[in-house]
Amino acid sequence: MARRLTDQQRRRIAHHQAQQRNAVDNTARVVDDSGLGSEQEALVIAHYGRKLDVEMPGDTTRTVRCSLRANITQLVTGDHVIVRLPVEGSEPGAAGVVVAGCERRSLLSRPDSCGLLRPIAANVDAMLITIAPLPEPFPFLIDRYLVAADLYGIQPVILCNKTDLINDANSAAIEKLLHVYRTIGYPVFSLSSYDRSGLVAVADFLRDKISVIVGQSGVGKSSLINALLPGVDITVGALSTASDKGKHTTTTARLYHLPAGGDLIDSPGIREFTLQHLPAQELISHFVDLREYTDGCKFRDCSHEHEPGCALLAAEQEGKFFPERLASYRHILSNINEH
Ligand SMILES: Nc1nc2c(ncn2[C@@H]2O[C@H](COP(=O)(O)OP(=O)(O)OP(=O)(O)O)[C@@H](O)[C@H]2O)c(=O)[nH]1
Ligand SMILES: [Mg+2]
Ligand SMILES: [Zn+2]
Repeated sequence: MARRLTDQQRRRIAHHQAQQRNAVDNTARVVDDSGLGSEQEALVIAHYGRKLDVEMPGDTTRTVRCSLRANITQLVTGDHVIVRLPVEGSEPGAAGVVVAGCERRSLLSRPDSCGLLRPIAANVDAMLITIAPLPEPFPFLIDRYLVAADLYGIQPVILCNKTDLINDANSAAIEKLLHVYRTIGYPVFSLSSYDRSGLVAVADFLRDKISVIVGQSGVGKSSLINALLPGVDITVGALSTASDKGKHTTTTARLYHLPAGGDLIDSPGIREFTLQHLPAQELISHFVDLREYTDGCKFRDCSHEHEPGCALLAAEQEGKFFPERLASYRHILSNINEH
């Protein structure tokens, strides 16, 4: 799938990279450095505000808690950083210090409660959009993740979990849904964390990349991670015990190394992200199957609702794309416009 960056995205990325460089340049070096070793590269595997857990390359058996030096912009799970660790003989539990963040190849962000964009995971290659026969999938939710993946330059794939629950009553609906995404060109995997069918193909796809897992509460994200990572127990929550507010049972963003290769980041923050920060007029450009038609619209500011000469509506009449996708676009757009 070709990735098209809008000018605005390019500007945003350039701005961000400039900020990153400043963060490195401004690093204050006048701190008490006694008890700290020399600079080395590390990987952030979890972040808690201004504290990070890092791992040294080649040693996944040990994590070291580090604090951030002043003037360093927020770093997140998946970031590569330069650290100085406590030297041998330091008191047990002594923290290291992150002196710089390295350049990122991608950054997933989401607006916080004040509307400020906050980074949530760095250097992510793939987004695993997880669905299941139960809870019933909402196409607009899937499409919202697909838009975000396109926006952040991350390869999306659809994982249909709980195939053991597929029966005569739900198989037609699930097949129809998966057909839409397969036809558009997204990789689709069917699997069951329970009976482990389809798991090898997923593990194979995950090799050599960093992936994040997203999807509605209850689709089985934690169960899938448990199935891929025997021995690591991630809390699995029962659907029926979900409270209105705190349905999500997973609370911290963490990077897991997979035995077959590749890394997986699981974070509730990633799952719930919305598109409120996306300018409404940019939304259509992230629908990879619809965007090609809008160039033909007669009016530059066409809303694709009623205008004469709307190429998107004409393409819909000709059955050039799945009408469900246009319906999703309108649904997501109305959510953006509300804010
Ligand atoms: N039948 C069946 N049930 C599954 C499967 N995978 C997970 N479940 C069940 O689905 C429920 C939700 O699973 P979780 O792994 O907690 O779901 P989650 O996506 O991590 O949910 P949140 O952490 O709330 O976002 C649990 O009761 C699991 O036992 C599967 O492959 N088949
Ligand atoms: Mg979970
Ligand atoms: Zn139009």
